[in-house]
Amino acid sequence: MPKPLALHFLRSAGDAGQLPESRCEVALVGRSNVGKSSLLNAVANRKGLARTSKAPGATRLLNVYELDGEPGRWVVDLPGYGFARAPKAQRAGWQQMMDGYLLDRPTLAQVLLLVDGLIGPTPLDIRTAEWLEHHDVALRPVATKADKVKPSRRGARRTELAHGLGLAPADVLWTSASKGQGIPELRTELAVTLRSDPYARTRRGESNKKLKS
Ligand SMILES: Nc1nc2c(ncn2[C@@H]2O[C@H](COP(=O)(O)OP(=O)(O)OP(=O)(O)O)[C@@H](O)[C@H]2O)c(=O)[nH]1
Ligand SMILES: [Mg+2]
Repeated sequence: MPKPLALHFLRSAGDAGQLPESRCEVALVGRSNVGKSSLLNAVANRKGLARTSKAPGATRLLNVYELDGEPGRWVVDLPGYGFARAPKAQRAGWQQMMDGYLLDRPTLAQVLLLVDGLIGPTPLDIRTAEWLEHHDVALRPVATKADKVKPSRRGARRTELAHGLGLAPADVLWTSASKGQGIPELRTELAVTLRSDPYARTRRGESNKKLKS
């Protein structure tokens, strides 16, 4: 069983421009209430690390969590999209904050795109996946709340959800923050990704240029 990722809260920001340079970042992206902050807590095995809530809109800023003893290696928890009850201007502001973040970080190695295992992908999830692909952001599809899907429906849901994203079932990592499914695999993947060096890679290749266009 892989060890929990040793993460501590580093800082929040209302705008990507306020963040210092990092060495490597992985961001959590998805609908409000999909379980981004809960998944971060499960990966770190610390319930109160990121604030979670039954009501959508718990995370309102870019929240940076750093690997203990490894400065600049970050998991970034983002506010969710599709939070219908927020005022329109506020929603537009959040969208701008997220788009700005996703396009402005040359050290962004990967986005975990979280889709609700019971109800997703929604049209907004699909649009987000397309937008990330268009901007050449490396995407890791993750289904959340696997425990909420009835055992008899699990096979069919796996296929439906993956096909909805234009993927094969094996491409999606199924997780449950409350029951622990998929958490060991996610810890192992994140431990590797966070220790990679995307800055060196983008400087050599073309992807940094594409990210900025
Ligand atoms: N059953 C079940 N509930 C979950 C799971 N993960 C999260 N939840 C619940 O879903 C709700 C939302 O979780 P959050 O982690 O706050 O969601 P979020 O994506 O961070 O939401 P925003 O910050 O609003 O964008 C909470 O009530 C969680 O307890 C899971 O794996 N299983
Ligand atoms: Mg959150």
